[in-house]
Amino acid sequence: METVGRSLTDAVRKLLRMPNVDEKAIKELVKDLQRTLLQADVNVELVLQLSKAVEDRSLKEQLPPGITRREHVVKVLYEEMTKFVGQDPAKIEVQPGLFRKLMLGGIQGTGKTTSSVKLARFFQKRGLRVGIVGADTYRPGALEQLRQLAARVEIPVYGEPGNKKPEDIAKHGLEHYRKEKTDLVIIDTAGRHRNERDLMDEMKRIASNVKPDEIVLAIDATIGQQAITQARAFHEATPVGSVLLTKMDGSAKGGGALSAVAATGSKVKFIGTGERVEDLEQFVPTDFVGRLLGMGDLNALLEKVKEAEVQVPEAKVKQFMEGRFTLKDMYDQMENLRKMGPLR
Ligand SMILES: Nc1nc2c(ncn2[C@@H]2O[C@H](COP(=O)(O)OP(=O)(O)OP(=O)(O)O)[C@@H](O)[C@H]2O)c(=O)[nH]1
Ligand SMILES: [Mg+2]
Repeated sequence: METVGRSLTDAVRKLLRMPNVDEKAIKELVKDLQRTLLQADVNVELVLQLSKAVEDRSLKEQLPPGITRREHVVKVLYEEMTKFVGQDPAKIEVQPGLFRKLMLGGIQGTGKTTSSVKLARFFQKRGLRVGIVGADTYRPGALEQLRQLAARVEIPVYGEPGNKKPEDIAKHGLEHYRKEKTDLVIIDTAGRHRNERDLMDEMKRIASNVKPDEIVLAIDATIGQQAITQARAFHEATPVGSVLLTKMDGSAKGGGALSAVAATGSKVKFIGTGERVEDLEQFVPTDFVGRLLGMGDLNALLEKVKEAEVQVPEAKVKQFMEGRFTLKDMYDQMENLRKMGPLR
């Protein structure tokens, strides 16, 4: 993702440096955008949709007062990119005192076990009592792997080495943690099955037994736009609440995975950014895109646009036309005028 970020930042800087932001400049920005996204394995259709939206809006939309074409283009790019990687930052609702259950699913090797510990650590740091259930009965040593990872951050793991029924282990684990007054239980499941059908069936079975508040699907970002197939398959089998994209570090294809998942309407809530337990980030599309576009100063710009877009209510306009103007109206006018920058 670093490379993507660098080229996008460069493209924006180039635009900002151009003496005149005209149609040609906008087309050039769009071309840079396309090149970068295609390199990040973003689906061609999606790239075309995005670049068309950026181009059309940049060229056709009326500029809010006090905003230059240049600023407007950056704002459009930011907005469209944000939509592209997913809308609102939907947080996982957890609270001390609420007994919440998250279940992790996903195919073999995507990073479920690592991610369960990362998630547990994430919420532990936010003051919750967290416990993990190891419900992988397939992979030899799965429970041991989980215990070792979790021990480093002192998170308890519930497991039953001899038991071959994951749904039973999960149920017992929940009973155990309920007694312990745990706030959040994370269930790690297996990914190693003979085929996809078996995996989906097992997910369904565990889910119907433990009734998780949210099923978190772990998808490996290094598969790029193919993530769409996995997201769809799981969606059809169980109601997936959110996606955790793992291995976003060092994957040139992260953009492809991210946009593909967003296109299915699934919400990415977390991204894995390394092998360590601490390498997990909450995914907030607006922040993420801001960073990709290299916009430390983007916030200042967006703020300015927002303020300039303050609309005068229609009733006020009518009053004006009828010649009614109070002291309060004058005050509001002065305030609004100030928002547009120095009077000079
Ligand atoms: N670089 C990187 N590696 C990761 C990340 N998440 C997981 N891994 C690595 O991916 C490998 C597989 O991770 P696991 O957590 O065992 O995956 P799993 O889905 O539980 O695997 P199965 O239980 O066999 O299905 C391990 O070597 C992890 O260290 C990540 O965000 N970044
Ligand atoms: Mg595992």
